[in-house]
Amino acid sequence: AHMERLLRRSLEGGEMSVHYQSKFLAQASDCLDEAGPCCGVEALARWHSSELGAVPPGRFIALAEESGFINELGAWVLRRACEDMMAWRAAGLVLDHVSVNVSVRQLERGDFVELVRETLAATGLPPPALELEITESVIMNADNALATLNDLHALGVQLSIDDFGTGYSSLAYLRLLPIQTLKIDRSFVAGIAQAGAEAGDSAIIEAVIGLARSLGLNTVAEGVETPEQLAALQALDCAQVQGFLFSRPVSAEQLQSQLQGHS
Ligand code: G
Ligand code: G
Ligand code: NA
Ligand code: MN
Repeated sequence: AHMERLLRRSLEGGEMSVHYQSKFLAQASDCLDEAGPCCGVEALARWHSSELGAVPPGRFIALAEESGFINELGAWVLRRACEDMMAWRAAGLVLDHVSVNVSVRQLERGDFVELVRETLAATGLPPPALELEITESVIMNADNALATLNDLHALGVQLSIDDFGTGYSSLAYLRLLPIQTLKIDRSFVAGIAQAGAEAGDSAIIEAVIGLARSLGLNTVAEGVETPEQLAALQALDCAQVQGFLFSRPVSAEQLQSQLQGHS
């Protein structure tokens, strides 16, 4: 309860920030952790509490979801991500999109589509430059998920399914969703190309990539940590990669200098 009170004051106290983790073109990346061109960045909330220090996102996001604060926090992250993207574009950086994670409490709110529309209008960001990452289990469990995704798609934003492979969505349902990208869950990536690797994980990744190709979807493998995993993903023809091998989540300023250094 104490932590929840601190969390609720984190925004006005300036304790919350947004970090960004890049996604790269897999085929143009080198096994020696030389990343290829950056395709887009994912916004990730960070909380540095004056009283508790740095609180891991797994902790405060869960608390925000339980307490309902996720709506306020999510709106703030969305706004900040759109503003930062506008600033990078003004600085001449070439970046396809910024992705923002959306939780079930947000997606179920009747005014979520309106919030996205208003945030785009207020910041001037073109809709295709925003991607919303929605986990597979959220899509399967949220009330009215399909109708909301259709409204978001009509707005022109990009949609991706996060943590794909963990949520048992049926192929028939997947075909109905107005999405552009599948993000392969990092638990499968962790299981490939190493001592004691699970043959099953590689088979799952191959199946997901094949499925994505036949549905005309883009693929991103998350949690890529080793050159061997990258090589395996390249061999399976995965389109994009994201992970600590290439880049950890960094501040908006650090991201800008990273991108300027590489272009
Ligand atoms: O950022 P990682 O560093 O540890 O994040 C942990 C978890 O918190 C991940 O599941 C990530 O998707 C989630 N997360 C981080 N930032 C946000 C956010 O702004 N909104 C939502 N809904 N989840 C977030
Ligand atoms: O749930 P979501 O897929 O949004 O999770 C994003 C989380 O994954 C963030 O916490 C981020 O810090 C973490 N992450 C990003 N790259 C890697 C990686 O290479 N390895 C691991 N273990 N975690 C990663
Ligand atoms: Na995500
Ligand atoms: Mn994920």
